Amino acid sequence: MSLSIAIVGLPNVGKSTLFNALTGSRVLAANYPFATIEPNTGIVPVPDERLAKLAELYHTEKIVPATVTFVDIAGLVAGASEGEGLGNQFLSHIRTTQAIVQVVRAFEDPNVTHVDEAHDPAKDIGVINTELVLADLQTVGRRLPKFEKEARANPKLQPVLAAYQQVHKLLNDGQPLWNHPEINAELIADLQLLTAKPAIYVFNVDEAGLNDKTKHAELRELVAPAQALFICAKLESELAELDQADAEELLGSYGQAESGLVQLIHAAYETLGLQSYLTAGVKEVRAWTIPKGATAPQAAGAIHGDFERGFIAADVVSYQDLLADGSLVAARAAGHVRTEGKQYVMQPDDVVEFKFNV
Ligand SMILES: Nc1nc2c(ncn2[C@@H]2O[C@H](COP(=O)(O)OP(=O)(O)OP(=O)(O)O)[C@@H](O)[C@H]2O)c(=O)[nH]1
Ligand SMILES: [Mg+2]
Repeated sequence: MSLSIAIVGLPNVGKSTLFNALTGSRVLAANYPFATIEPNTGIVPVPDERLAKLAELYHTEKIVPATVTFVDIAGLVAGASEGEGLGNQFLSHIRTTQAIVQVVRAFEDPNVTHVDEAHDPAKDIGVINTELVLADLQTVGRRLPKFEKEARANPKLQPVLAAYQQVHKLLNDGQPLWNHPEINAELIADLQLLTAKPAIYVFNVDEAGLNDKTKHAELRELVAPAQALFICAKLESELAELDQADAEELLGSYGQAESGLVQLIHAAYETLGLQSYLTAGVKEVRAWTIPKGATAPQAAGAIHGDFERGFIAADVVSYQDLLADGSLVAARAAGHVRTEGKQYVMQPDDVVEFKFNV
């Protein structure tokens, strides 16, 4: 399971600047609306300092981090569902992502054009969310008439039809589908609706805005209960040019402990209820992404379906114990390696070896 995240927002708010900084890419980021036309996709390793430490312990050079895929698309404007700007067809490129990051301009810079006279975060968010709702409404509206016929012929589809009608009504009332826990996500999964995905807001602030707690509280209130992050895309792009030590120093000089990438990945894991576990050996050390609460067989399934089907047991040691003991042999001798069965619920710092039979 690899995490994928779509980046949406008005034109010229810094989406591509952020995308480039996050992914180390060099797609066009320019001071005019609709600089991005075709979607850009970038795959980023999830920073995880445990991997290098384990690699040292196992004398292996091969490190395979978990990854996040970011998709940067064109800017949306009011009326996009009716063809304004570049329209909304390009939203089809983000239907398969798991979460949506909305970039909202919150920096002051008279030199950078805003598509309206001025930027107003509340209004800008409203425009984007309305367009996402309208795009979803088009999707459901297209599917619904055909599905009503199918459901008449096949009564088993009735619960799905009811769910389609439920979301159609909400969207018709102008409501995004997030924050509606009454919706059965499984029943509408086939529609791949954008507002059914968890949303995270990135306020693109200027350097001074990084530590402006009053401004943060105001902006956070606009989007609660969704997560709000305050990132300076321009600073992120400067960080991307530096080695780790210099980047940390620059971040520190702005009072920041974590880069935007790290914050965003944490927020996405949190919002989507994900965690990672580790496997380690002389061949490679590797991080795997699983849902929180996953059992040992489900975690094994992240590696290969056969591992889940043929699951026998898991040898589990916590990363901290393994590191302190210095080797798996020493960890075993110290009684830190546990053999867990099918019911075991995976914990965040587990280093695991699965036993299975195919
Ligand atoms: N001052 C300042 N300028 C920024 C910041 N982030 C982006 N910009 C500038 O804003 C302009 C637009 O940035 P892009 O990243 O191309 O914006 P976009 O959202 O991808 O725009 P479209 O692809 O046209 O939708 C560029 O000139 C950037 O240099 C920031 O944090 N501060
Ligand atoms: Mg762009």
